[in-house]
Amino acid sequence: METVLTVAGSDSGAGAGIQADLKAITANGAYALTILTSVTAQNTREVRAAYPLSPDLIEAQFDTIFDDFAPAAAKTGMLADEVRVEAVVRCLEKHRPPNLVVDPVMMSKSGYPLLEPAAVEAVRKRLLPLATVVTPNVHEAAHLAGMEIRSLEDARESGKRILDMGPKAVLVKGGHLEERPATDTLVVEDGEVEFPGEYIQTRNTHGTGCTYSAAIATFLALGRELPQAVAEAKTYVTEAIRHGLPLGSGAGPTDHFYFLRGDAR
Ligand code: PXL
Repeated sequence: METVLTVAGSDSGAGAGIQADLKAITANGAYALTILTSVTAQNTREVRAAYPLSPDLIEAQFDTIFDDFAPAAAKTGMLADEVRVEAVVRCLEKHRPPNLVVDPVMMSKSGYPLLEPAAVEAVRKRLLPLATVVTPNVHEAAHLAGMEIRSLEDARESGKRILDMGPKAVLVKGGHLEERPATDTLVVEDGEVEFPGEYIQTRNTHGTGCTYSAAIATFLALGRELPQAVAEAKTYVTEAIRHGLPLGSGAGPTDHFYFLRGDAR
């Protein structure tokens, strides 16, 4: 079985972060390895606290995992601040997983900062050049590219600007766009590909970004080319959202194992 490494924060409500990644990787047929960067106290409504882990402990997790496993892909999620970004970059440079999905997580759905603003420059300069693909939503893409995004045309332009920062590809997710929401734009050196999607009206979307990027990493680990990995991951996250779970009184989690319910069981 292929292994996929996620480097991310813990969500105690288990809809996003490392818990979403663990479920998405498992559901799509790989074995998940998990490196924690920060522990959050969180439910479906709010993030109440976050406690970042020491860079030494992050490095020890990397060294211990890579002494015994050879992950076919890795992804990064919540990195908290510049100290953690630098630590993760050093570890990725040392261990060089063959595919790297960078989800440039900046803010929780409820508005809690998951990356200090001062760390954005380290993400741009140090982390993005290591990425096989970066998966910003429109807010993150606007911030990274330094422009407003109102249309698919803007999304494409922001993807080109982020591509100039060194990743091999940029997937600008359209979930927050008014123009054809859920149309994602993949920008690579040779041009752009649009992935039209179905926009599902639901409250239960907690952890969709984490789930999507973890599924992309999984399909890369399973040997798909990038556009195919994105297409299959998009189908998966769309179904997980369609079957979202009305748990808690805020944004409920997606159902990572929707295919085990009902008649199938
Ligand atoms: O979806 C972004 C995200 C990433 N990582 C952690 C989170 C969240 C959103 O709440 O809690 C740990």
